[in-house]
Amino acid sequence: MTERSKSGLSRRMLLGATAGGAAVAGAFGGRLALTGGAIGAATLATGASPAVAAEGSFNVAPGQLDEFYGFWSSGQTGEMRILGIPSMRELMRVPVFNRCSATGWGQTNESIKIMTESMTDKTREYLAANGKKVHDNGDLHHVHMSFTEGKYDGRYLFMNDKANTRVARVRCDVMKADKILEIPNAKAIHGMRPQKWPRTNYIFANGEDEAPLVNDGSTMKDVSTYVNVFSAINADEMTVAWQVMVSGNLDNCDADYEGKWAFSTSYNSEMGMTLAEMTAAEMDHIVVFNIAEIEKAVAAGEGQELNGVRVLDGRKEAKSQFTRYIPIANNPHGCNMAPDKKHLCIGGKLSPTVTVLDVTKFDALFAGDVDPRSPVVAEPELGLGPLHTAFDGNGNAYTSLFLDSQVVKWNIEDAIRAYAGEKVDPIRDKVDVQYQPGHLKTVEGETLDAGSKWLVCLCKFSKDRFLNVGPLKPENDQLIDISGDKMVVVHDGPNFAEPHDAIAVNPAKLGNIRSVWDRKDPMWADARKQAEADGVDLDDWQDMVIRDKDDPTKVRVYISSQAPEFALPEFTVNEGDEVTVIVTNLDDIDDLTHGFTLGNHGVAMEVGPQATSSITFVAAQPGVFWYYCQWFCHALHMEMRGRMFVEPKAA
Ligand code: RUQ
Ligand code: CUA
Ligand code: CA
Repeated sequence: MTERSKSGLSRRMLLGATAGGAAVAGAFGGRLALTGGAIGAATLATGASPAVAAEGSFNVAPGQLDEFYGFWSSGQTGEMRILGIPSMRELMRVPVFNRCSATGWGQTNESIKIMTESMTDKTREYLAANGKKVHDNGDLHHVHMSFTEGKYDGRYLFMNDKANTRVARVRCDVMKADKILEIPNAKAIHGMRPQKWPRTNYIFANGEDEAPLVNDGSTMKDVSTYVNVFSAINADEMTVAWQVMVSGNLDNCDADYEGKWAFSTSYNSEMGMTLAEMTAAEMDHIVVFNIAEIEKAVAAGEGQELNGVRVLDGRKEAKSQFTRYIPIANNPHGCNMAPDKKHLCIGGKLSPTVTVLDVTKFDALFAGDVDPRSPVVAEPELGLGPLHTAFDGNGNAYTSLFLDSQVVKWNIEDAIRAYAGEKVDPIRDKVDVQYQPGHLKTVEGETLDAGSKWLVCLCKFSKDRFLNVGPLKPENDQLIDISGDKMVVVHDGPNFAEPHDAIAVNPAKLGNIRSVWDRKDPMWADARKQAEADGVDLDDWQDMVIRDKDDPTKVRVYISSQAPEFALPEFTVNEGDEVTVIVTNLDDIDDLTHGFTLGNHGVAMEVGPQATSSITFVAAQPGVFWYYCQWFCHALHMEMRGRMFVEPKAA
């Protein structure tokens, strides 16, 4: 039995009790033992006055556009979301790891190809055994944009799936996923960051869960056989470039501005399997990865090849040049590189501190026998439960305090001076947030273009902030004006399960977003190839029903669409046929999306302007079935429909 079930603690109480017990002064214990109702009261009791923002600063009038794009994760919903900042209006949902009823993601042939082509054989077999092609869920924690020389370049967005150990890429020109890669050997991809310098050649991805490297049941309970795996993904190819085994587990990660290092936090240096074991040690660590040394070893064929990936041993006992381990107070979490190119900030979580490391001192760690803590240049005590840190362009950092339900603004240089013994207080301001913040982000704050106008703070609990919608409440993404000396919360943004992280991007970086698809887009290259083989011109008005020459149970139905009409008002197939419907939207106007929904078949998809989409199903029931366009496209949109006749099998 675990500690938790023995004591009957709720999740929320447990968070408080653990922190109180582990590293934080007992005087805070009462406040930390947060029950559901106590959060609001405790926060209000701090007495920070709710200042009011300058009128109009965050209001975006009808018809006006937002200043910035926000790209949000959605946690266990598995999609990416686009919000406007500062209005916090939700602009779009982009399905990635999830199934989507509206767009047919996970059902169209184009999306199934993306979801399955980089899947491991093991997963393919597992899914087949369960009558499925793709996983139905994902847990998307972190969204980050590709970089060129330390700045967002508007090419791609990358995101992780902790639930099924995947990393996906979204094309910024059309805001659709084009690659979904399952990472072999690792388990539960959590922290994930693009390389910042010289460009995003790699995506670094942390495996959070420990397991035997060859996980085939031959060893299971012998924890000494468990490892954790750090992966570098080739961002252009979306293949795994290399992996490094580490000691302890891996939580969050980031990369530097010289292209030399990647670094990850570990909350389980203990390699514990229970909560008590995972919090037992005084210190955990961060791992520093030496990219040049790793690349050299990979080129020389060192390590082992496993499931098509070169795996190096970077564990402590291997004493390699691939890794260094820097002790950090128990159970650190956030890992954020400052835009000053020098300072890495590690959130203490169970310790009320943020540890600041000077990454220019990492060379010395690899060169010789120096104190592993020698890169630590500051460790300001900021408040309870520091998780993540964001940066403005003026040398200030903003750290979320989960247990205090606050954001603390502090100055990095002052923290360094205080650590060196000077009498300076690095803390500039604190503001109450509602409630329990996790990630927080300034505009382009993880890049060299860090801005200092807005801070988005993603709160894990909304509690009493909105009308009650039942036991499951939304989260609360808050907007904070950081342009003045005092931080001011200016907006509550309820959000459904469960955005972990967000980035804000200047629209100038996204000049390549299209309104209409390119007819030659690679997304439907397979459909185009098949059409050519079938003698169908996909770019022309077509209405063709083609029975496969080699396999007569396969039928392809090519339908053009132009508002408010499908080229085919009816088609006929036989009971038991495998039918592929290929719809091309020949409208080339902004915002003119058609769709194809087939009644009582669970078949539905989006077809954007100038796009082709296809979907395959078995016509298993004889009879008449209507199909219709499910995206409102015209005054006669309701009339945009047709019939599929399924001839019964001869008795
Ligand atoms: S983690 S609340 Cu999944 Cu980004 Cu820190
Ligand atoms: Cu086409 Cu609605
Ligand atoms: Ca620990």
